[in-house]
Amino acid sequence: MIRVIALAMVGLAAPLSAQPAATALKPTPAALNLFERDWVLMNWALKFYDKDRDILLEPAEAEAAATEFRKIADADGDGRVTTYEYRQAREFILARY
Ligand SMILES: [Ca+2]
Ligand SMILES: [Ca+2]
Repeated sequence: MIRVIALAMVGLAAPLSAQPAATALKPTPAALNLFERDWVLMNWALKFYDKDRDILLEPAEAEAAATEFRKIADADGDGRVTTYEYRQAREFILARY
């Protein structure tokens, strides 16, 4: 359940990005939380989005990876990632990458 909550936060992060105060107060961006909570997603994110190859996922890199993950996961394209879609996407990533 914790993962789903984290993902929901990521989903909300994009439309809320116009409000800098909300994100500025967070020590760790929601996008980064998503990957820190799930090693499958972290490995995937590092493989494709660690642009400076320091084996660390900086907030900007996490944002890019989270955006791509949402694209992969949101199978019905309604802009939200359900628990089921999250699991499907995780399995897809685990099997393919
Ligand atoms: Ca990096
Ligand atoms: Ca969806």
